[in-house]
Amino acid sequence: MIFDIVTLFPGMFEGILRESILARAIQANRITVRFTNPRDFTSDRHRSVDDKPYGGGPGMVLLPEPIFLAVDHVNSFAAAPPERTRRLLLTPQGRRLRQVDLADMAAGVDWVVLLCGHYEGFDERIRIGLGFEQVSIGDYVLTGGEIPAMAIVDGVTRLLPGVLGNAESAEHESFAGGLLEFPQYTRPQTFRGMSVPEVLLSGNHEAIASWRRQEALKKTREQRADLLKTRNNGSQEGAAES
Ligand code: 6GU
Repeated sequence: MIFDIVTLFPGMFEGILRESILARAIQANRITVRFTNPRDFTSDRHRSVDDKPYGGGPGMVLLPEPIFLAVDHVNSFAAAPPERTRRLLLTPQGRRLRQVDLADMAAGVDWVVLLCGHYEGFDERIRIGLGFEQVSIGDYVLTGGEIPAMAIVDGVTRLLPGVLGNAESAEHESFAGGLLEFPQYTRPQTFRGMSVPEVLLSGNHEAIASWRRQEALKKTREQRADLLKTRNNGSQEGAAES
């Protein structure tokens, strides 16, 4: 999987790509992450990437020219055929992504282009002229698309075959079956007065599976009742990892 990220702040990604699962996925060539900086596609002396809004008002607006040139550059890589490519514009005005969208990318796509908006906004012609899918990661506003881009790279990469240690761990996790994960415990058996539920020590695998299904449902009802209404039927009820 190739991720091409168009951003004015490639340095923001350094830490997350150097640690843990993503670092390993890069090392193992399961993913390639590349950066294109619109500032490298400016032509004025100050390398401007933004300007004042027409009509007045506070803040600055991203210029279309450096963004279009940066995207032209990325498009010239032609890293995958169109049906195996997704081009996403990260904006709080986009359609909110869900786990199933990440799963679709992990399974059906080889090339993801992520265009990060920043500052107070971007010229509307970036939205209408590039033909990118507009996506958001939630109903709150961040300073730019960089953290959302990181979230997508992370969430898609962990679903790629061979990236997580245990092949099961992405199948039984929160949201996979429309439920939150069941509770997990490790040692010690009693910690600060809180004990591990007896059933988990019983060795009875059927009883454990049944308890986990019940607890996943209970947790979902308590924390995310909205998920129960829209839940996919036909998918399993098991859930793991939060
Ligand atoms: Cl994609 N961008 C920004 N700036 N804020 C967000 C977002 C995206 N998704 C949620 N909040």
